[in-house]
Amino acid sequence: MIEKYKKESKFLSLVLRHHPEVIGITLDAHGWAEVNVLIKHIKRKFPVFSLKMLEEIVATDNKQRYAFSEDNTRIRANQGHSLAVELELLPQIPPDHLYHGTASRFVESILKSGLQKQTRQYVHLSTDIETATKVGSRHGSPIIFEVNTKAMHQAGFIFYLSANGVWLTDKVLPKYLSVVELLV
Ligand code: HQG
Repeated sequence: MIEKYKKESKFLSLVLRHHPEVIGITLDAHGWAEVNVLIKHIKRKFPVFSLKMLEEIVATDNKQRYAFSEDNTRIRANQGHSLAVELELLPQIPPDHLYHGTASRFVESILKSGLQKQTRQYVHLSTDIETATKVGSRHGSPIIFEVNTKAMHQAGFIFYLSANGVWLTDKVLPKYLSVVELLV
């Protein structure tokens, strides 16, 4: 994301994924907000906020976190919600392995009870170790789990792929997890 809009983009995440009520708006069942309404309400907190700024944030966000509807009248977050929104994603066959980055202090608990979605709608999985390492680093000293998604798929677990390339699933049992030994 463009550094100068970092604050605004983080706020957009808060509104579109977790708490639209902080600016007094609601999302529809599929997570969409009306662009005009959103801008009007964000302007109360960030008076310089504009459609141009919103378009720039959506276009340049480093994780492609947001998407406009086809007619550009609505906007939503592509993933990461804690709100119960229906993103209408279709089940997908995952690659044989995916990765989950977390903090070392969570490892014991994860090996005991598996990966849980915690406050979000899904457990988030990355296609590569590099991305998973960035995700894990947000929480502390990173540790990477390899997920045997092939075995999970064969066992009937469902996977979705968000519009911005994040793999989503309901939970990952400990038997499908192994710690990746990182070469440093
Ligand atoms: C951990 C960011 C203890 C889990 C990222 C994680 C991602 C457990 C934390 C997206 C556990 C939840 C999501 C268990 C899971 N015991 N800890 N049994 N099961 N955990 O932020 O995956 O930048 O909700 O390992 O890039 O870190 O916001 O999930 O550490 O795609 O767009 O509980 O958020 O994207 O943390 O991140 P989170 P996450 P954005």
